[in-house]
Amino acid sequence: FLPEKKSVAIVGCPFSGGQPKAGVDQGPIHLVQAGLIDQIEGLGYEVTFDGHHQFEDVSALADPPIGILKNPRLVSKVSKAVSEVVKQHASNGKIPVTIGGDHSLAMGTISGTLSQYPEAVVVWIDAHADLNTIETTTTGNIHGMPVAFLLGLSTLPEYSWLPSSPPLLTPSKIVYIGLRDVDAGEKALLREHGIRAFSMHEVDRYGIGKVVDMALDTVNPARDKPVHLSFDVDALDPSVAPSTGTPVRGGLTFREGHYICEAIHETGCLVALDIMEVNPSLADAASVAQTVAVGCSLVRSALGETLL
Ligand code: 4U7
Ligand code: MN
Ligand code: MN
Ligand code: MN
Repeated sequence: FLPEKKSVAIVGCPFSGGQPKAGVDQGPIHLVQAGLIDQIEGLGYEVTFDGHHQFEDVSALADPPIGILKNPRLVSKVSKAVSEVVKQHASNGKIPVTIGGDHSLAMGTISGTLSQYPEAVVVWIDAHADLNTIETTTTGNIHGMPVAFLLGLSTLPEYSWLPSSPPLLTPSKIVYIGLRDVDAGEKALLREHGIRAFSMHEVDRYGIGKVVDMALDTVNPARDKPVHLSFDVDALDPSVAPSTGTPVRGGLTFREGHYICEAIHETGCLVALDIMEVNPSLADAASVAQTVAVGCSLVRSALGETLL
């Protein structure tokens, strides 16, 4: 399933509608300005980048809350557009690298990947499970809900473009690493659906090398399935990635985060990558530069940059 030529398509998504803090829409602009495209070309890839996505027609949308869900129609329209773009790039043999933007965009990226590669599995790196349903969400912020929509646990007529019965994603095809801030309702869902998760507790106990092996053994035991890596930078400790909307202490170190990306690259199975939730409006200039640089280096690691 892997493309012959080393080819990447950057999907820049300046979008913040899945959460309330301004600035996360500037994340992709900062990553590109920091030289991300040259850096990927430096690894020997041909890189397509047609400019950041314009979500112009949707901003005027009448979009009152559904229940407590904020911007439900906007998030749906944007994710649907992203899904189509990601699928298109994947069908052209490119690795879509989506840079956010908030994590609600993963409804688009992962559905796009799964419509091109139905057997693909998802490795979700995050402090949070992003598994809240319409019933369990306490914030109404859809960036905390994309996995539930992908699994068909939340359905709304406004999201009918996302198949729910059967859903594109099933519980055995996703694994988490880095969790440490999981809501009570999400914990119940993880258990109920048997979704595999390696929290920071397991990272402490076994070390990141063993955790990544175990995580891949659960979703991709023969290492023969396409892998979509969705990386929320808040998985990293706030000392490593301070500029993000929902930081949680006790996160992955710089090396642990990069190791995950390196190890997934080594499987040769990576077909799509998301780097989400960089918010350059949060924290001081040095912290912003640090977070943007980490975002770029995670991408390079996932695309094959080695230390030696
Ligand atoms: B992110 C939260 F309640 N669970 O649902 C929620 F703690 O994409 C946070 O991982 C979600 O950053 C965080 O709003 C979403 C909250
Ligand atoms: Mn998160
Ligand atoms: Mn997230
Ligand atoms: Mn976040």
